[in-house]
Order: sequence, then structure tokens, then C-alpha cells
Amino acid sequence: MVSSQKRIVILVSGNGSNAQAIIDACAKKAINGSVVKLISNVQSAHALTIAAKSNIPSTCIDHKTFQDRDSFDMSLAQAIDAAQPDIIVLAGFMRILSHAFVAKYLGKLLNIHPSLLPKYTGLGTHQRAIDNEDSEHGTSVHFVTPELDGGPVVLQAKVPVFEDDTADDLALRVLVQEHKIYPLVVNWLCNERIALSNKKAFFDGQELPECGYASD
Ligand code: NHR
Ligand code: GAR
Repeated sequence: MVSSQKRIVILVSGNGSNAQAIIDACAKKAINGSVVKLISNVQSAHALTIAAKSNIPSTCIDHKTFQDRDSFDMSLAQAIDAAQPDIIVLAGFMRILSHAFVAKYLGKLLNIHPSLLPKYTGLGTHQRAIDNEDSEHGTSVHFVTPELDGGPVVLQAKVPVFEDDTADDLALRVLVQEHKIYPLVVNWLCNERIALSNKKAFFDGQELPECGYASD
């Protein structure tokens, strides 16, 4: 057990329900850490209101005000470093990050992606699962590596897909699971139970299978 609390920075672009779940889990001591800063790349993101309500320092770094991706990423890294985090959590963050950015924080960066990776990397995952008539869908927490949604999976949760589901129905069902599994995995990283090594995820020193912990 790691006794000292880890410092967590959350990156968001939108609603912030996953950020809220992580903030709540820290407050309940279900996560051995505290959220020291929330950064949004979108000024109107509801997640900024969530941070304000929880007295968490927040800032907006609007990617549209930068000439290129590298200068946005450099400014983002400055804002992150000022908070001296141990862990950086992408929670509905919608900008692809450069290789240099990912390399700087390798092993400290987690993302939650709304599909059963390696299925459906990228965007529009719920509609793609419906269009393909999948009977199940879900979400994956993974370490972020330079390859988009390609980093090793730590934990997944599955949901059924029903015949008359819209993408919004499915997104809501997936979110319920995300709010359960993301705080759990963030706590594992805070307690140094999971680690990234050689592009693989490890749990208590054991390499995890492709679909993460507790997968069959
Ligand atoms: N960056 C790296 N290097 N690796 C990953 O695994 C990343 C990442 C950045 C974000 C989240 C990811 C998701 O969970 C994520 C994982 C944005 C896009 C995207 O296409 C794709 C995947 C993810 C996030 N973004 C567009 C872009 O041009 C903008 C789309 C928009 O603004 O709506 O950056 O799904
Ligand atoms: C979540 O379902 C997350 O998996 C997904 O967006 C939602 C954000 O919800 N992430 C992506 O699509 C990343 N490209 P939230 O803002 O309420 O946490």
C-alpha cells in the first residue's frame, strides 16, 4: 500500500461525468489521491462547472487559439507541470496528443475509451457498434501510448446492445459502467498496483492479457 496521496490532473473536453466520478471517489477516499487541477480545451465544457463546484482549480486552454498541435501540447504540458501531478487522467478529452507529449508522461497517462478495444478505435464508437449489429459493447481503460487508442488495456466493462438502441441510449449505458471502472483503475495507479512497461500493462507485477484484468 502506498501511503502518500497522489496528485491527479484531469483533462476534459465536455460534460465531465467521469471527472465527477473521480472527484467523488477521491472525496470518499476510494481513490488514494486528490484532483489538484482540471484542464479543458473547450471553454463551454460543463466539466469546468463541476470543478468550480468542488473547489478544484481549473483552466481552459483552447486549442483553437494555437497555430499547430505542437504549440497546443506544449502549453498544455506547462499547465499540467505547474500542478506537479503524479497521474494524468483523460476523461472525455477530445484532442489527439503528440508523440512528444505522450513520451513525457508515459506510464502516468490513463484514458477511458467507449468501446471494447481493440474494437472501434477513434470516434463514433456507439453508432459503429449498432451499425455492425454487435450484441455487446462497452468501455476500456487503457494506458495512453502514442498510438491512438492503442495503449494496453487495464480494465473493460461490457454492456448489452438492444435492438432498438440509439447511439445515445448506448452511450448512457456505457457511461454508467465508466463511472464504476475508471475510479477503480485510477486508484490502482495511485497505489502503484498497475504499471506500463514495454507497451504492456502489468497488475501487481503480472502482465495483463489483451482485454485487461478479469477478462476471459
Ligand atoms: N493521444 C494519443 N497520443 N494516444 C491516445 O490513445 C489518445 C490521445 C488523445 C486522446 C482519447 C481518444 C478516445 O478515447 C485520446 C487517446 C480524440 C480523437 C480525435 O480524433 C480520437 C480519439 C480520442 C480522442 N480527435 C480529433 C483531433 O483532431 C478532434 C475531434 C473533435 O474535436 O471532436 O484531435 O476516443
Ligand atoms: C465518455 O463516454 C468517454 O468514454 C468518451 O466520451 C465520454 C465523456 O463523457 N470519450 C471519448 O469519446 C474520447 N474520445 P464525460 O465527459 O461525461 O466524462
